[in-house]
Amino acid sequence: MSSVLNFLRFTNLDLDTREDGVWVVTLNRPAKRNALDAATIEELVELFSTAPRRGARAMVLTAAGDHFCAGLDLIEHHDADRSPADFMHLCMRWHEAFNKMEYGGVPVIAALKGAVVGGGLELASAAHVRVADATTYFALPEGQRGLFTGGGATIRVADLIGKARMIDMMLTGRVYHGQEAIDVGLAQYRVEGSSFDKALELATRAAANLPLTNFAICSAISHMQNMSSFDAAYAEAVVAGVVNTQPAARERLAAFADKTAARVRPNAG
Ligand code: 1HE
Repeated sequence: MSSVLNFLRFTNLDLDTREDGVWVVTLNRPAKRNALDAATIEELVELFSTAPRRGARAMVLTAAGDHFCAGLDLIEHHDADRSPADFMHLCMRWHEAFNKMEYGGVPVIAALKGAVVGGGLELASAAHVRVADATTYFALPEGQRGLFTGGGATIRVADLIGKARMIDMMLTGRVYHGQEAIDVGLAQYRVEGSSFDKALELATRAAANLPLTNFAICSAISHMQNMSSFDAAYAEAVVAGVVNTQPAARERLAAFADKTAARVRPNAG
């Protein structure tokens, strides 16, 4: 870890910052299937609050063990016997973490495997790109556990797959996996090999974009989804005014003009 980041001390996350600006973040409670306890949520808040200001150009979010994330720490929740207000405040910390992630302006590529369930799916759905492997499966078991989503699924999962599919998942415990999970929109990529390798490849590619451009892609689009079309068009023009005239873009435009820049071809990517 580079010296500038030495102050970031995590217990439940592992952070590896690479020379090219790609930060690899690993959920690191494999014995608990990376269930999200309150402490892990605080670490995610700190991480996603800090990364945009500390030179992260792209991030891979991965997990130790066979499962990406088992969602809310049900044992902690059981033992804490929380009041409604306590749980509401906890959910607001989840929202703080996942909003920082989605709106922070740094691309986050989630490398999924095994269970991506409950709050684990809420976490994954705050990433900008999701890569599934052959073991990955998605579920919202809250309905069966006597619970409800509290980490943004009503917003992000419904956005990814539509309201009707989300309601079905919660009512019936339906599990999506394989190509069907891709087809309904739970992930954008499915690989036979390592989802981490693919996520790292995608993050490395994204990290080569100009940071201000990535900021717009990984912040403005989400904000604009929350606006009326009229206001979104205005905001888009303002963002494009700033991004499309950035001095750093001139070199790339010049390379296109003098025909040294790569052309868009059907077999790219
Ligand atoms: C946990 C959790 C957890 C595992 N909280 N400790 N989420 C769920 O309903 C998913 C619950 N978990 C499972 O269904 C399974 O554990 C898995 C499919 C993820 C993995 O199965 P498996 O057979 O590999 O592991 P396991 O034997 O079930 O669990 C291994 C250990 O992880 C065990 O602890 P141990 O100390 O007895 O060894 C489990 O207790 C622990 N563990 N999952 C706490 N979730 C903001 S609201 C969000 C709402 C929700 O997310 S609801 C939660 C939905």
